[in-house]
Amino acid sequence: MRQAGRYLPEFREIRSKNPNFIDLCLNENLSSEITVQPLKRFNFDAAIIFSDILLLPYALGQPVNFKKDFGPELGEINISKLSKISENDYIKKLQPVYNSLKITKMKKELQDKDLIGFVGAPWTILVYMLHKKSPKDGNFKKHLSDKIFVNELLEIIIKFLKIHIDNQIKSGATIIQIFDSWAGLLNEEDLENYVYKPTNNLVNFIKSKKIPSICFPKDIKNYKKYVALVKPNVVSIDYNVNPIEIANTIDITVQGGLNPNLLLGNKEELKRNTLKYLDIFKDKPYIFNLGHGVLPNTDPSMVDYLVKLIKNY
Ligand code: 1CP
Repeated sequence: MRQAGRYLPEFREIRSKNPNFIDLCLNENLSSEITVQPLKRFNFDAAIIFSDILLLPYALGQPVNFKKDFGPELGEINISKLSKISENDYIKKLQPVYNSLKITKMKKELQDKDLIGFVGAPWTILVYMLHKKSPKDGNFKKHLSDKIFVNELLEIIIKFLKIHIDNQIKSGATIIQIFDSWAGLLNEEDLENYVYKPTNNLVNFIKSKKIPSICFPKDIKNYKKYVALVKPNVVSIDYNVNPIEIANTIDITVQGGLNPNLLLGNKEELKRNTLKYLDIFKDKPYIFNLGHGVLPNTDPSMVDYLVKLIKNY
């Protein structure tokens, strides 16, 4: 939930010299450096590799562009080309991510810390590939009308997500987090086909590699059902979820929850809310984290204050 430190001046400096975001993700030395930047400042327990969930459509041959003040913009998909893409070509395109994991793993900042690899969940990837931009605005439902096409694409996505997960683990990732940022867009009747089944498929794959999985189904209404059907090792909650209800109903490790907006306010309010989460989960397995990414205008000294507060708890 750090978004690689958009709030850190040292990240922004590298970013300003590298206007093409995909190229930056695929620069193994810079991406490794960015990965450890937050660890140089703060006593975090883990690092998350600097990459993006949209490298998957990119590696499948769909153009992906990050436009300033707009977000990602994707090009046309060609399903017949997509179904012919070879595993080798795909891995070759993503090789810098795997090299970056290997480089990062060797750094002194990672000596006794986990290195988190990640992917977008099949549903969230499907949304970006079909809608070709952030689904924040606009009607994405129209893309689901051709069920045969959509399910064929979903199967391709799942196949290539597994290859990406496998290679991240082989390169040193010790945990895999699955980001389902747009799980909240679906109605209950569509969750089975697009969220529960395909995400459980990935979770089982990660389990077979003896690595823990963390799932983040942002804005999903029924976390208990999600956990029962997807069966991750850890579920990451967003800031709209009532933590007391989660603590009373979920029996696996819980991560996250704190509203990242609180890092923009005053320390007293941040402390009060942080202690609320820590107290609620004090007798349960809990990984402190935010309920979504650190906002770019966050003052790094607030993150420092937060980490110290947690470590002293
Ligand atoms: O400097 C910049 O302008 C780029 C900002 C940025 C960064 C630092 C983007 C653009 N992606 C990233 C890195 C990133 N993305 C990481 C690195 C590790 C870390 O957390 O430090 C991770 C895990 C992601 C995951 C990601 N990318 C998600 C899932 C988590 C979430 O935030 O919900 C999503 C949805 C994306 C797509 C994406 N990447 C970037 C943007 C602007 C977007 C679109 C968001 C949207 O649709 O609103």
